Amino acid sequence: MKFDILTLFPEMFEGPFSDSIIKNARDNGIIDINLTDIRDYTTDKHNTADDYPYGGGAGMVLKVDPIYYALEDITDNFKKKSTNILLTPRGEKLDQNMVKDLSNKDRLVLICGHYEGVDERIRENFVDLEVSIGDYVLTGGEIPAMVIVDAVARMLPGVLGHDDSKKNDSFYNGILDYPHYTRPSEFKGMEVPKVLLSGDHQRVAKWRKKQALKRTYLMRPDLLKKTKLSETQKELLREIKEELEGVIDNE
Ligand code: 6GU
Repeated sequence: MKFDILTLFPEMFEGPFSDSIIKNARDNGIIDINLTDIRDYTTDKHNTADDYPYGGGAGMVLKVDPIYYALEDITDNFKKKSTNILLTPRGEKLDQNMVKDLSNKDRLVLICGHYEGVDERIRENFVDLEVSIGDYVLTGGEIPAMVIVDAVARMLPGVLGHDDSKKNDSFYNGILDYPHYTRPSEFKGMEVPKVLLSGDHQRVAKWRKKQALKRTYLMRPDLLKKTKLSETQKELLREIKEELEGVIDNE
């Protein structure tokens, strides 16, 4: 899968893309990341990438022409197909479903907005999707672009050590992940739940299912409303609610 990133700050990406799982995915040829400096496509002698907004007001606006020429160049005169994404706090909020959809594309072009915004003509004519990573404002689209590359790359076959590990991820099935423990089984009086040491795989599996549901119920009840639960999960959720009521009654 190919990622093209259009940015005024290509150096920002060096660290996050040169370590760990993303580095391995690049080395193994599963992903290809191409960084394009928007400033290389400016057309005046001062290399101006931004300008004052028409109509006045605070802040600067990224100019339409450098982004156009950058897009034209990387898509071979707009002949190569790509999904063009503008990173902006006004966009659709990124979630695991969107990540799954994006991981099925061949080529993503991520346009990092900056300053007060990007000339609207880019959005109107060259952008397929506007994406935000949450309801807060960042200084630019670079960190959101890194977030998208990371989240999408780990969905691709061969990127994680075990492709199965994705299946238990928080959000993958619409609920949160279960809690994890490793050795030692007791540390300064803090113990690992006994069931995990029992060797009884069925009991472990049931405990994990229930813990995942319990966490989701307590921390993110909004997710449960959106997720279709199996009959087993519904039964476990009834148990959880009863147990929690018991706790409250005893207080
Ligand atoms: Cl994509 N850009 C900026 N500047 N701020 C954000 C964002 C994007 N998503 C959340 N906050």
